[in-house]
Amino acid sequence: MFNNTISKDRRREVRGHERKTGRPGLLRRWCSVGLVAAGLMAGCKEDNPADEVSASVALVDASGKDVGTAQLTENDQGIVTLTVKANGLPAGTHGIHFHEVGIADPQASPPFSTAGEHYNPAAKQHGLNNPNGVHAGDLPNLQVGDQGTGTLTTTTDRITLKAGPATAFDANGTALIIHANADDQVTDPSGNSGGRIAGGVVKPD
Ligand SMILES: [Cu+2]
Ligand SMILES: [Zn+2]
Repeated sequence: MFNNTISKDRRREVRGHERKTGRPGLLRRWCSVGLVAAGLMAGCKEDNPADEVSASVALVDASGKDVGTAQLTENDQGIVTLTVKANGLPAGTHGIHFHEVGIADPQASPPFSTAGEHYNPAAKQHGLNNPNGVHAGDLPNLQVGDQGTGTLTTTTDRITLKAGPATAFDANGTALIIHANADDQVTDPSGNSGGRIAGGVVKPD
């Protein structure tokens, strides 16, 4: 995409600059920023391996059965990419959130109630479409197909894996919880998303 916005002459100039100075030129630096932000060009990723932090979640359902995983990667701009790969879940649209306590006990009553409410260090209301929102832990819905599998890939800057006021790794940790119903993204405090059908603890890699 950058090729369209930078003329051939400019690129030649940049290459010339790199030859003369031995330092990466503007184009190459833009490449790094664009890559990490958009997660697009895998080739540039190795530019900043030390700046990336990652975490993962092993998801189980209320019977304790493995129902998938989630991966989190934070880039050097503070953007966290979340990829959820779920299986063995009821077909349909399911609310999914980071919750405030890193204890995801399927045998709790009700299941996963140990995870507490949505992670909300900024004391906002619930929902991506709530004018008084949004919880740090709020996320778009997870779609599960007829085979019981579903994938969600999204980004957020409301939660971090590094230290800070919205870190997933605060004193009591954080859990990822999947709900029975769709999150309406506006009703406080949980989007009418119903009971908790799966969950897991966010653990640093
Ligand atoms: Cu939730
Ligand atoms: Zn919420």
